[in-house]
Amino acid sequence: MRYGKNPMKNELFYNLVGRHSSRDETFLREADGTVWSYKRFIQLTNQTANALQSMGIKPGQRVAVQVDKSPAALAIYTACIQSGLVFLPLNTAYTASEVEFFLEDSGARLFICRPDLRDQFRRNLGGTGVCVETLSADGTGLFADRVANQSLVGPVCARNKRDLAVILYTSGTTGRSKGAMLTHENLLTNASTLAKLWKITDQDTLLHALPIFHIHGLFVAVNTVLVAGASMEYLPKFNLDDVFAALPKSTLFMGVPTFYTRLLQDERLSAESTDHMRLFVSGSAPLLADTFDRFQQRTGHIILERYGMTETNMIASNPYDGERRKGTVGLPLPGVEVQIVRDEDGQVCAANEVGQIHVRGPNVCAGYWKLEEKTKAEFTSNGYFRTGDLGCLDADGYLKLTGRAKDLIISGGYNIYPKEIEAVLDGCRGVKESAVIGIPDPDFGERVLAVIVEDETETFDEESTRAVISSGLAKFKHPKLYKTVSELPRNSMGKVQKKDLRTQFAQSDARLN
Ligand code: MCA
Ligand code: AMP
Repeated sequence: MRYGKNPMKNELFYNLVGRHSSRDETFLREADGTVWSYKRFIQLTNQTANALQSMGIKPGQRVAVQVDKSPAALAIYTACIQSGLVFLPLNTAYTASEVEFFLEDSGARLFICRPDLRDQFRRNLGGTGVCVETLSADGTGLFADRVANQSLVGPVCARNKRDLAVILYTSGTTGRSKGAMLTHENLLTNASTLAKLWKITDQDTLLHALPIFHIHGLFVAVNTVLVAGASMEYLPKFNLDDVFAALPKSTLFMGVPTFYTRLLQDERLSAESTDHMRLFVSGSAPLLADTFDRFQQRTGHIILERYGMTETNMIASNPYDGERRKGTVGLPLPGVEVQIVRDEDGQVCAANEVGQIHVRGPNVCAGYWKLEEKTKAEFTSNGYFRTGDLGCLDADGYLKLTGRAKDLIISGGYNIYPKEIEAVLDGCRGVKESAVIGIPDPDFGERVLAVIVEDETETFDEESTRAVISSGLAKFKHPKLYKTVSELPRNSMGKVQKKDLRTQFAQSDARLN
């Protein structure tokens, strides 16, 4: 193994973890009050790295993880960085069939799952060479047993900035998930930039209520805390009682817009209950102007909205000190170039002119895992990544998102690609064809609605269709409503006009299921 003696040979590890190794200060506090000092957490990271090494997992190999949020789960991430392994976090809502695709596509060597799913995965993965271990929310399990026996110190694997740190799967507009390859440089530059921009210091405490299997909870939140040597109130998930209990102990909060609309519905939200806070950040989905205004009126805090995506980490942010401009995602981050490009002729747009948003910088991923052609198609000849988002830059350089060229629904901060659901629906009995759209939802921002054209020979049956969807797709992707139509609206080229469907069904019943 290429383990380096000099910790600076793995800059990401050193900056996130290594340099804190003798600090007794708090790294995180769990909802039950258990405190983890930096020193203790880093010992756990070393033990985890040693356990991974003892299993024969080599630098560059993939470690896939689908477990509940816990300090031990976080230590698998930091241990992978330490050991030069590629961390592959998976949404806990993914079904077994979704997970199996990711394991196979990535060629993962190790899969750590929740204990109750072990037997099922062992059966399904038998013969594939993937080793299945377990970890539960309370930090126990087969993998935890291996970790417990290890030394509290461990070697650091030398890595350079272009080495892979993480693969994050993102569903695509084609319905086929792609693994975005994030490098050590992507993670370190983005975390350092954000921590500086948002003035995060070792005096800060982040109220962490996000899941840790996406960019937002893991990189925007945890990495900035680690880079700054700050601490966290570490909640298992977003829950209003826990959030209000942790607010007086915190200075920072990061959330998707649904977190803010839920906070606003609670009478405990006030200037007093947030007077200890320094900064509220929102991202992953559009923050409505009404949410921005009401939050300011109720608390006196101006939410700072920022913008990013899985392939690019963070791209733009409203300023900490300057004007946080409502309805915009702020200015491109230092070191990140944003161009707005006209569709027709590929020319750069003038101020306030809407076009395709392209991004270039050390934040942009190295491409898609094993998809060279797809990678080529997503980058321009001069190295810009095509985000698939539409927007404009105003005269002051603030970026405004105006729409999406890609067919995407964002529900409660989770991205849902209609094509993936349509592919399943089209295979269901009684379905001739389908179109999946997002309609406004007061809680999740958007809600999934399936429009079905019935087959001439068979009747569409909602119940059996729901059963098929449930067996294959994560719950947050399930259509909350089904509507039947005689035909889908199409343009002269035969393309389904989802805009028309969204208008037609915008007012659909808000009650779920
Ligand atoms: C849960 N459900 C959902 C969602 N979450 N359905 C649609 N969209 C969702 N986001 C389902 C549940 O399974 C449940 O189904 C029902 O909806 C209601 O559940 P509820 O208890 O209200 O939900 P919850 O458990 O409170 O979760 C809502 C949540 C959660 C707290 C908003 O979705 C969440 O933590 N979202 C954050 C996502 C996130 O971190 N995104 C960042 C992606 P049933 O009742 O049938 O059982 S990273 C990213 O986008 C980039 C790069 C960026 O810029 O940050
Ligand atoms: P993903 O990479 O799958 O997590 O999703 C990234 C997408 O989320 C972006 O391409 C945008 O469409 C959307 N997004 C992220 N942040 C924001 C934001 N602040 N406002 C509006 N959309 C956002």
